[in-house]
Amino acid sequence: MNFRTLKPVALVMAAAFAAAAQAADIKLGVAEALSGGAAQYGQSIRAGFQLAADEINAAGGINGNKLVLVIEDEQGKKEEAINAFKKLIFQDKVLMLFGPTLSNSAQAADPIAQASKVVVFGTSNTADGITSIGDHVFRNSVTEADVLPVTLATASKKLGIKKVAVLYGNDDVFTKSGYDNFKKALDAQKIAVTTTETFAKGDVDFKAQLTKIKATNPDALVLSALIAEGAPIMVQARQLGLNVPVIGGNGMNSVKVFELAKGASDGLWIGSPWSIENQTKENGSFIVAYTQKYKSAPDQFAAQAYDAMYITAQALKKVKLSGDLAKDRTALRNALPEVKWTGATGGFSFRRALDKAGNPAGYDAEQTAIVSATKGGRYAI
Ligand code: 1QQ
Repeated sequence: MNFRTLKPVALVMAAAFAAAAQAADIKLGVAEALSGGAAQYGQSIRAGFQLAADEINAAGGINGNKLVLVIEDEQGKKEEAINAFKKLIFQDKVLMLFGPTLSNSAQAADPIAQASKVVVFGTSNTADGITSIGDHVFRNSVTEADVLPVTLATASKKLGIKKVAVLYGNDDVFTKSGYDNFKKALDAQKIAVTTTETFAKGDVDFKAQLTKIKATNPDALVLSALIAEGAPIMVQARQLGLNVPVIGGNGMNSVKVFELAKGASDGLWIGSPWSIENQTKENGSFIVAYTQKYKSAPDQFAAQAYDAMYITAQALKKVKLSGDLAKDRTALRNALPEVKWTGATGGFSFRRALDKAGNPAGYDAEQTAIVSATKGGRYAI
């Protein structure tokens, strides 16, 4: 063996290792409901993430590093969200987490990310109290507390609503929080409530509640539901001759309502920062790219996931990744709150949320809502 050749070989190898280390993959965990009743949302969310990550990678990645999504199906269940978070944090060693789909699951799983000092970024969690879990909890989904007063005020003004009936799911963090916020807004806007009825997840027959509601002769139905129950509620309301407008929250803002409720989907009012009709340059290019890739139109859930990936990319570009996972997770945590972004959902920045004792905790979305109503199989402004 010629020992004199060893040194150059070692040098070449060291250089190769250095190059490989420079172009490391950035692993991001995605835990969303890809099966079960909440898959209506989770599938759109995954598609939005994937589209944005592909675009970012095609444009050179993050300072030359590729984004790699590690995707888990949390099935819209608390226990599965906890399992998915643990796997992604401890086994896959992702830099951060996106998800879970439902606030109900976020309330259970986000404390694991918080305790592990890993950023968890929700793109569809709108219930009260999620970002009060801690300073590693972020979301770009606008809360029910911010949106529902606007939806209600807009609908009641346009339709001349004086009294409403309320129907909500009382066993889910999001539908319960939607109810609390509707109630607050109804009181503040001095709109009378004729009756308040409830249902539970998995219910399929809502005729008893709807019959009672119809008898009180409301001007509108205020509905806090996820789409799996919300769509059949709209169908059964119309079947019973309850043809009043329906005012809903984030759960009813899914294009799936047209597939599930068909002709009974007209007259549904919702608020969101995103609309397919919002003609900005950023939204236009998002809609074109999404439609080309998936051969179907995007919805709000896809748009928010798409923007969240770009928001995260802006923070990642500022972070000098060291390869020390704990350090890199903290560096990302500290860079994220500063990001300002204009995306498919419009201008975006984070707003500090408080915990129950009034101390600074996680970060909410600072965005304005647009109110839409459904007609003929689409949401129109
Ligand atoms: C929440 C929601 C749902 C509609 C998410 C899909 O807003 O659970 O917070």
